[in-house]
Amino acid sequence: MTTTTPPVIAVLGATGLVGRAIIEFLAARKVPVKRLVPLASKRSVGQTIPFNEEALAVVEATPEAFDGVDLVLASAGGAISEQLVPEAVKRGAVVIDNSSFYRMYDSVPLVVAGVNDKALDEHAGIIANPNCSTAQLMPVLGTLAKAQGIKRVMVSTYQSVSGSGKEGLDGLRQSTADFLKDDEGKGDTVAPFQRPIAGNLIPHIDVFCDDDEVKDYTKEEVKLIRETRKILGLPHLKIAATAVRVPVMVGHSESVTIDLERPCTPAKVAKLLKDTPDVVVAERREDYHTPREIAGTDPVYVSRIRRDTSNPAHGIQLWVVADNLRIGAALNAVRLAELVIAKNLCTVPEHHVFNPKPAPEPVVEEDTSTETEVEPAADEPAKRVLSLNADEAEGLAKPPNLDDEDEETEGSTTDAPTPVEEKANV
Ligand code: 2RA
Repeated sequence: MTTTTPPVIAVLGATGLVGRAIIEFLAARKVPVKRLVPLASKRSVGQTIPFNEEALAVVEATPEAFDGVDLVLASAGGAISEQLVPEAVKRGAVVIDNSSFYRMYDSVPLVVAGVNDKALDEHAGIIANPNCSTAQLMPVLGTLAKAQGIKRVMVSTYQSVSGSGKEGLDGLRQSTADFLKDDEGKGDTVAPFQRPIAGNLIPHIDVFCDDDEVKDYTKEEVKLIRETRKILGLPHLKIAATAVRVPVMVGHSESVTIDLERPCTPAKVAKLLKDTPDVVVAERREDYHTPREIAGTDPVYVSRIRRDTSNPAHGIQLWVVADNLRIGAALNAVRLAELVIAKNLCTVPEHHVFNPKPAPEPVVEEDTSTETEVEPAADEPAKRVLSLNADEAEGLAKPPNLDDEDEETEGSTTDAPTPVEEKANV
């Protein structure tokens, strides 16, 4: 693709919640597109997707469907990405992937637009979009890491049911109806949740981990820890996370305690964050944000900024809320596409290859020092590892299995579901 020609863009998972939102953002933000190709499973063929006054026919997502495509925005779940993303890259398309599958690969930049854009320059064909609970925290931590240094982060999340896609939204509706009918106020457990979600909180998102290093964490918590380190370029950042599902439709909230390297005041933190693009800071303490109020908007909202009284010189506490369907999924994917186009990076490097082995990421670090060592800048690009191995070659040869298609996310719009969207996310 040349700088003057707009790219041919394919959206993989186009009938899913996030896929539809991606297409809406591409139109609303007037991203230059020569041709848009909505790709989905065979059973969605026959549907049309509105785009710029047109009704585009859904095309079956086969390897050949990527012929002639310059840029792919993929949101069809990890299993589909594992199979089809290499097919797209092999055919010369750059892929922005919303699944968790490639996020921790050394040679795959994991990027939040406006936070570590420079990492895009190093892409080898695949760019990963982080998990929603990670994404909304990055503008905040990125700014504080650059200005003050960060020593340690403790975060508890309050994640809305839309993080589980359409099934999560339906599950909360069903559970609430049951809860209101049930005299004892208990109600039944409704999929995809592990306990009744109405009138409740569930400290369990995604699967429990058994590996020694992350034993008894949930995968959602591990994603938050590892992705944060990678995006900020702080591989040894001390970070602890607890992820909790709450009976909220849209909007993830996070209670965050940050130990800064250099002493700082709440007023200075507020000023730094006010000057951060995409971040809105509450003017008064009573103006804290709640997910219901901010759902459907793009910024990351920060309020309740205060001194951590247990660590008064260096400790800050704050409350971060954002629409998980936007910055956490479709909006960030489209902003990454805009950057890739603007930076003229819409070409797979000639010797593209990606290393399928994620770098080991220690979750628990011993505190061996008390000094204030400054970590690399947040926008320092991740180290690129170039290697092609048999696993990758084998992966390229595997046929796609779209029957297993699922949606990684963080869904989006209010569009009617298809069977694809009804599956739980990864
Ligand atoms: C959730 N962050 O909220 C997850 C989606 N990947 O469930």
